[in-house]
Amino acid sequence: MTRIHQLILTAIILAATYNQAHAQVPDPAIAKRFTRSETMIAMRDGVKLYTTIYRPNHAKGDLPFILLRTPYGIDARGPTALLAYLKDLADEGYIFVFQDIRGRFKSEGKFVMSRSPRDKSDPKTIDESTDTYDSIDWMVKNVPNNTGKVGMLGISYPGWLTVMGMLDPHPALAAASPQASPADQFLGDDFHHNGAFRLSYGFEYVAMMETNNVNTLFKFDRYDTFEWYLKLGALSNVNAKYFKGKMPTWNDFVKHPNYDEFWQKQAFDPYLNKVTVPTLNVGGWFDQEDYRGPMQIYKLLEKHDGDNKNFIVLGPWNHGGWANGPGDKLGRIKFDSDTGAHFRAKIQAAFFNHYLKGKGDLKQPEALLFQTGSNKWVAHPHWPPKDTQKRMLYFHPAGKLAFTPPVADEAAFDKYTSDPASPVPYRPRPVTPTYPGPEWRNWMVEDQRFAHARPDVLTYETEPLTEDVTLAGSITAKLFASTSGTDIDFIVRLIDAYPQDYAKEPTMSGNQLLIIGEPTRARFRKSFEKPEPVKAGEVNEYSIDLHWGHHCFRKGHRIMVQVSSTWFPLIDRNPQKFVPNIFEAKDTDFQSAEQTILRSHKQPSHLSLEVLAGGGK
Ligand code: PG9
Repeated sequence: MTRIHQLILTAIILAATYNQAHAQVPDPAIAKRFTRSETMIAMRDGVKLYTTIYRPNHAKGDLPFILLRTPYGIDARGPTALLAYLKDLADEGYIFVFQDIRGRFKSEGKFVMSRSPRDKSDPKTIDESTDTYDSIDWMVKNVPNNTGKVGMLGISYPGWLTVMGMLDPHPALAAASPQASPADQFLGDDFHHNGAFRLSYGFEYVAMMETNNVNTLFKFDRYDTFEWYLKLGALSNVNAKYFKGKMPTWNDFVKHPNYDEFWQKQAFDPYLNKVTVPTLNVGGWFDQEDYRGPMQIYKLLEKHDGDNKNFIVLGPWNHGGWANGPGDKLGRIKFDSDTGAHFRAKIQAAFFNHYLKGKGDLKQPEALLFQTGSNKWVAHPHWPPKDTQKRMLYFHPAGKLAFTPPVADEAAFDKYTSDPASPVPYRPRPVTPTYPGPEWRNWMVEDQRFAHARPDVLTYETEPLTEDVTLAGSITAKLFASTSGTDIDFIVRLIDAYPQDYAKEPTMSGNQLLIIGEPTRARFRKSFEKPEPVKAGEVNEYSIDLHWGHHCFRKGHRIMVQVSSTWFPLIDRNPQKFVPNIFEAKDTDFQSAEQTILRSHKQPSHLSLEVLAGGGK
């Protein structure tokens, strides 16, 4: 067998194992503790949804429900969740209800990737909110010995479903915890960031969800997908060579390259205009999929939270990293305590026990955030805190970054050439497929040293810090930049560079920890709805939202910022020549371009940070 055949075989075996894992029979430990029943619940339009119910054998009397709806198959995911993610709730005593959503696994109906909230003027319309309502209605009326109270939660897609359930909630819905939910698939989260397409995730997720009604992995013909995506070439080759127009969501990507009504109608902004139920928003500082979503959902709800029922918890986690295991580390980054176990027992269970069982005074602070770097949980009465100081970190010659503005004249700049044929990888190669992982899950905590020596990556760093610098709130990058092309991407990454002699953990000496990175696409600099080319050589100002951070850069560390124009295959490549629709660009549209980043007194590229006074101790 040739090496390539071996690789193909391995990919097939991995895919098969993944699907088998999704069809496993429940653990005997679950069978001993719970009485399981299953049913098909009829929705208002007659479509029936496959639902399983687990009632704990040890708990007596009437119990409240915990509802989890998912597109990923409840036969495997429901029972396993009872052993970890939901274990503390299971120990307390709840009736657990798991449901396959429309068109997935054993449920009837048609799956729609991110079904927009319905048009309420038409009483016949359905959405995930009505499906949740109808399911809860059935549960409280038909499952014996229930208290009439329901809590709902879920991570990522199930987190998004939780938000949908909160929109027009059934009166029995008493508490909800949307976790790692996307909020806007064009501006942030899974499919695009600031309108730049998330190529590897978008392609592989669509293949997984829309090839079949069960999770089906795309079969790559090689181990390093960096190579595969490079060979794929322009995005127009996806339908031509692989999807053949059969994946509805890919077709939507192609049809809606700008922030039009299609994307705006799915985003939560217009709908989250009241806090309907007590809400515990949860997200992770190293979430490789839905980083912005939980922050945005909290932010939207917080505007309407007169009764103080909207909370946020952000921990040192990857996507859903709080669901399993102790959470004492992620990749090689240690957190000095069991953050995941703490969350499940003391935050998640306490929240639902309070609202569904009336147990205990809720001690949940408004915002409970894990401060990375110093490794401690910090309770904030307001988030972002009101007493921070805005500080600017400016780009200087010779790769220096400093809190003092540049004094140099107009001519101060740095240049690099970005060649789409040789893009900057977003993690060290080989870039293995997204699913089944596990490498994808931890790329945000990979040591960034693989990138900084490239000639197409600009690096700026401070001197070793003389005191702690603690971020608490918004991070924004401002670039003054020009290009020799007519469209361009800029990717800005904020990094904590550890000391070269890191006594605490010598093997982490010089580690470069990514705090956050985001792309911006020049075509959208004025409007996400109406893209515009840039003029070659013209200096434009780019403002890039790097969201919230709560990180302590310790004394002795350096703050580092990197700028590049590719981040592949996480983000698709910009042809660097303006075309009306990048999804329809041809291979011949891609060109090399020279980028110039200014750092003069008048055009000082910089980062703007909200920092706690006195180092944040
Ligand atoms: N990040 C995944 C997702 C959520 C919602 C829409 C599309 C993808 C997930 O992990 O569920």
